[in-house]
Amino acid sequence: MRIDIITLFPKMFEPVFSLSILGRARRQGSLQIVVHNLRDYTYDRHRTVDDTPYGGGSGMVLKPEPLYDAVEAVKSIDFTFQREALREVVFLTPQGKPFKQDTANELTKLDQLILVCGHYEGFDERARELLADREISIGDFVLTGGEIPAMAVTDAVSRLLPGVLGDEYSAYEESFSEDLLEYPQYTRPRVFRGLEVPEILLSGNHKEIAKWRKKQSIKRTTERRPDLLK
Ligand code: 4GO
Repeated sequence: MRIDIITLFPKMFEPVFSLSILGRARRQGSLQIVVHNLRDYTYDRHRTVDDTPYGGGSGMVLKPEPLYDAVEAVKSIDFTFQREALREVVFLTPQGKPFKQDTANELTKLDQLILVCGHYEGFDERARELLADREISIGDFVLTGGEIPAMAVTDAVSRLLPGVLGDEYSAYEESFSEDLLEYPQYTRPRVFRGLEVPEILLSGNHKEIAKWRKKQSIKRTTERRPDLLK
């Protein structure tokens, strides 16, 4: 899968996507991430990306032309050759549809995911209308830009792609893979500051361990996120 990110702050992404699991996936070629500077799609001498809002008010609004040209340019990249690429343009905004694990699963089916990050007060509405296939919010809070939400979406989608998680991790049997919170995990030492690892986990009885974990998951979900239970 290829993920393209359109942003005014491309430098925010390189360190995040060069490290750890996503860094390894990119070096191996199981994931392609390309970051584009919105300012490269301006044509005036001052490389203007924003302007004051019609109707007045504070803050600046991203002009539609650079956004339109950037998205068009990124959409026209031919990287699947033979086949017509399955692409979606996603704007990250607080007004978007709440991002869930199911959304991440759905997005893995694409050849190309194009994430558009706003800044300042937001986008000219016509850019959104003309370009966005969907709008996603990562939660009910406002950020200074869509960059952190774009990173969250990229991470959640990438880890589901074949070859991205190594053998040491598994996307399966985890929080939300069956709408339950994850059970508690322990590693050595057996006793830490007087707190012991539950006896059952030392038993070697895998059937009983699986039962205990399931019970813990249900208990946690009931206590912390009853909204997740059907
Ligand atoms: C997305 C973007 C919050 C989210 C954003 C979110 N804040 N909850 N801010 O996913 C356009 C200008 C939106 C700043 C951006």
